[in-house]
Amino acid sequence: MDKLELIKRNVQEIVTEDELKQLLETKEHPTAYVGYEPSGKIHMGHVLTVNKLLDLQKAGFKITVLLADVHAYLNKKGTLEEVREIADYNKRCFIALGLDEENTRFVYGSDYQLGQEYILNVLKLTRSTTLNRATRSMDEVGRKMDDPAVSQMVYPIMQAVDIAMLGVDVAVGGIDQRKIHMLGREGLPGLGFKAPLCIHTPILLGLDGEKMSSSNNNFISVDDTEADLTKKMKKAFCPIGQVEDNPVMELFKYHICPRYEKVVFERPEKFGGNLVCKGYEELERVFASEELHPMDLKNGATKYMNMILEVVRSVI
Ligand code: TYR
Repeated sequence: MDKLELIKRNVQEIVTEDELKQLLETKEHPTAYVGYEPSGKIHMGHVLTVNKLLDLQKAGFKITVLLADVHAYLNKKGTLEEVREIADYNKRCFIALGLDEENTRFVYGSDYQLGQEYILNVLKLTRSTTLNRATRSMDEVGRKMDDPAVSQMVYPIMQAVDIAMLGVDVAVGGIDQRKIHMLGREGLPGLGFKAPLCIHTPILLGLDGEKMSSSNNNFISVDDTEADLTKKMKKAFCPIGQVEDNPVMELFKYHICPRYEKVVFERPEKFGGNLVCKGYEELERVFASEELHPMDLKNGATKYMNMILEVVRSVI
């Protein structure tokens, strides 16, 4: 797979692809980052952006991971001390997922976001950003946005300034980060910085086919035990023959197939014997034609997800 293909795999949007091509042509080691609000549960949605960082690393990028403790604080996720502690746990998870410390720069927001230069840039960007725009950019990121706090207006401005101050060429994130990234693309040149490229990954469905939410616990976390995983997969939404909006198929598309050349579904002889798929496209055809039963698909997903998480569990 060539570099561009690897970077584009399983991505929802690149802003813009032309700029990316140009970057690859002019820089041997471009830089990219993802920022994460510290979270008690690192789930397969987080892992999707980690996968993309690993792809970028393979393509020669230098990677920064921002442990955005101040952002989590501004978004009312806990005290600064609490979120900082969770950030340490998250860092261990990311390392376990393959972002080894030798090749990845880990930065805590609180380590640089309180400095003079940073703050001055934030203040400058507040002047050229309307309240309306700041609010809208938080639609899919902010907590309780029906009654936003001023801190949640500072949040997207800081995120944009992060891109400049971390000195990265590319900002990576879920598509829910899109409006904040666009604010950065438009606002940063006015402060004398270049406009960043953006790579957006899709947002995965919860296992019940609804939006992921911690109150529903409808997702797989990297620290789930084998028993947790088996239980969650049994209940997963997985209609026969339905490829779209099927969370189990999504696990294959985004997590399993990129890691394994072929997947093997073990079935008793009387149900057709073992079935082998080489790659996601083949699996999609087989499942759509109803040759593979949802039960067998789920058992397969459980087996492979367990293999993926085993490695992580053993280190965190
Ligand atoms: N907005 C991101 C989230 O929703 C967190 C983040 C914070 C990302 C600061 C980047 C950044 O620079 O989790």
